[in-house]
Amino acid sequence: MKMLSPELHSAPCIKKFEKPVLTKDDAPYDASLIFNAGVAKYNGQYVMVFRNDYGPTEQNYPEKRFKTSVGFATSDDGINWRIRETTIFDSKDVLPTDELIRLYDPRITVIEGKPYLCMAMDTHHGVRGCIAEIDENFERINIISASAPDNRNMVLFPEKINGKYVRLERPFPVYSRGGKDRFDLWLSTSPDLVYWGETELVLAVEDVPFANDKIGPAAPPIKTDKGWLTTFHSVDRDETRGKNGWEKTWKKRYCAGIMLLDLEDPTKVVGMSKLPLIAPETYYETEYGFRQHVIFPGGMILEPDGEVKIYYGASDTVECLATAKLDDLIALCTEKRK
Ligand code: BMA
Repeated sequence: MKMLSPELHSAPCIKKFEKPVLTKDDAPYDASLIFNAGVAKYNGQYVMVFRNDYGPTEQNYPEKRFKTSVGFATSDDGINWRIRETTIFDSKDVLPTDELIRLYDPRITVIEGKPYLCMAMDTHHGVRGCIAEIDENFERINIISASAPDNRNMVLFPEKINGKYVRLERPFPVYSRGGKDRFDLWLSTSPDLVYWGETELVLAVEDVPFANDKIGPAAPPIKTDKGWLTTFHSVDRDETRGKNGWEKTWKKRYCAGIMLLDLEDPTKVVGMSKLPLIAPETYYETEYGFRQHVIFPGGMILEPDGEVKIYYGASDTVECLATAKLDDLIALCTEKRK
């Protein structure tokens, strides 16, 4: 286990599966890094939409550039997954004249029985976040809205609040926050998923004791009687860190955090764990892959028995699963932990 300083640990209630639940070896097509997936229960099975960066190997990176596809997998138990042969999107199909370059980091939210994807979207004129409808077979997407540039990592809440759709998002205020990665977590509402407004700050980097760089949304929130149980990713940066994967230097560590947002007004944080929910610790999280020490959750499922499954990309290379009891996760947000 290659720990970074300061050492950060996952909450005691977190149980990690020893091995990833999805890797490049499971793909029936060209795949190098399968990670940052969205997961939901839909029509009696578990569905996963994931990111696949393919093309280069550690030996010919960065001379050879990645292409990105968005793939689809299903499962009966949320643990054993089958990848479908056809992808939802592949950047090899875009034309040089297209404005869109690639889609990635999908999250799935089912609202009133209908699945939606939120995805990051690289374009020739900036990084945007988009919301797409997807058909019930998860084959065709229809992008219904995209943010202005310098915003991404969106997640939709699973139901309307006070008659409006709600999303968490992460704009990049490069001028007003000192030209550094000081990116915070915001919330906007919409009457129709197309027009977004009433934008408010929810959580800032300074509010998270284990972040010194940036934070952003993770999995779509789960409704509980204590509030919206909401994960986020948090980044701490250390200029002295050297090689941590394929690149010459990788100075960032990504952890998952957890908080509760007010049921009626989710701009209000009603509780937050002062320590990470999930920190990089295992072999796949700290010693393997493209960018080590990256935990990036995109899916969270509450099972009928109170178990919560949390899916996260590890090291920008594989997709992992951890579980915890709902009551323990709520307690983390409301109690002090040493
Ligand atoms: C973020 C996103 C994620 C990625 C992370 C770590 O900015 O690009 O897709 O997992 O960096 O590389």
